[in-house]
Amino acid sequence: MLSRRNFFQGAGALTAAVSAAAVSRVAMAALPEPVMQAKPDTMPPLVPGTGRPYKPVVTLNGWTLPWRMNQGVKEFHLVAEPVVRELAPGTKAHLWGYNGQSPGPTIEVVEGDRVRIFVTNKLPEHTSIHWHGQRLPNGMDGVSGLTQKSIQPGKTYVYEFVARRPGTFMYHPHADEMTQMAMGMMGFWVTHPKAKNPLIDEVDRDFCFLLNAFDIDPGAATPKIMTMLDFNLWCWNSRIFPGIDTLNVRQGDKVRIRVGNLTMTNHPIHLHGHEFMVTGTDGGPVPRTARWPEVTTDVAVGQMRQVEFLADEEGDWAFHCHKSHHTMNAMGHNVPTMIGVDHRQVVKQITKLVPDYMVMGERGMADMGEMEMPLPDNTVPMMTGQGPFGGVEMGGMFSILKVRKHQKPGDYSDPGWYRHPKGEVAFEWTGALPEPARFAAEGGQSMPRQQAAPHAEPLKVRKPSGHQGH
Ligand SMILES: [Cu+2]
Repeated sequence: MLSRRNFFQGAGALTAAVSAAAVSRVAMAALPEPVMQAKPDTMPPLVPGTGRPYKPVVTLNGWTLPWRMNQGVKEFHLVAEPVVRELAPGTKAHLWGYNGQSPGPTIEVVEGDRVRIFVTNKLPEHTSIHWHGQRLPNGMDGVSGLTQKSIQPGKTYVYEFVARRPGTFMYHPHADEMTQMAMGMMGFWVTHPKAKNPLIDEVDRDFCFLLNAFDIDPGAATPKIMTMLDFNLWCWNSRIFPGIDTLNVRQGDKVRIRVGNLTMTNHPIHLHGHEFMVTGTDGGPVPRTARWPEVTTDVAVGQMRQVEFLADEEGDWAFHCHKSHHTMNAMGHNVPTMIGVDHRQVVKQITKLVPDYMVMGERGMADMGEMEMPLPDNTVPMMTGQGPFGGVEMGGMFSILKVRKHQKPGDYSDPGWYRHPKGEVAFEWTGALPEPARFAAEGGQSMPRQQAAPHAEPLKVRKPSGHQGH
């Protein structure tokens, strides 16, 4: 674990003051030095060195913003700025974010804390920050035009309020939202309970991440901001599988995962091998009598969900959005369905003219995971990730919960692939295959049609290209 002091030392190389051109030195003298972090790794939990103690969260492929105590007030400094974010190894995106990253750093405070947040705007346009879900004075709510003047480029604004209720929150601009959120501006906020709360259990591991999405053409690096529904990169904290870190826990740990959705569609988040309880939303903890077990929880647009479970089954458990198009990366779209079409004769003809011609998907799309098709620079394959048994054929919103007997308490490092006990892996049947037994009478319960079909032609199903509205 990392103390705040160590964090500052460790982050020294990454720390950069805001340029004097943007903020005057006189103003800077009173501001806490902004801490920057550009690495996409999951940083260890930031154990509080000052203020009330709490058990910190771990932000998937992210970090927690250190603060300064100033006469009892927790002071943070967020810098809104253009950033370069590695979405996955080999793919970088030009986004907007905070303090070197998209999403911005997680802010962790304790119920009852007075919090002062300095926000410096280094974007080419005005911005503001809305503190989603918080109880606060109306003028601190961050809606530009409605509750405050927007923060012009080069200016610094101050927000100050008491974190009144414990829970899971997020922050994002409330100024030119469509552009700024499509560019990656958002962050997580956790308010820890100040004392034992009957509705908030203590857990051994507490993970959090935001769901976000981008539309970046293959080979390009900047999101298309006008896209409303047809995004092609589905991210957790601006990372796509296989770039999303695994959630590594010890067998028997009580685990909490907090998820917020700032995309334009809902995401049914699904965990294998365990049942969880939905213990909280952005509105607060769920009363115990109202909780029910799930293996998939839908996180709608603008919502947050907090789930908890006992990680008692050892193994590598898939953890992903259950919309199958959200576990694919760019280039998975606008491909006609080719299953069942035998192209071999046509391909022979075409390859005489175009030697590199390739057919996509005549036996399903799984070939896409392993194919050696030349991709434009800065583009990850559509389905990828190599597991111990071969290609995982996933992208986007996918990760793995790794439950291990020997994972040490507080150790978040990747334990490698699970070594399955002998006889506990699905295996190939090599005996004879019997003829299938069929029902003697099949169907017959449907109502007769009123009019006979003009021709008894088989139905031709063709998926529309350019599917819309996930
Ligand atoms: Cu999804």
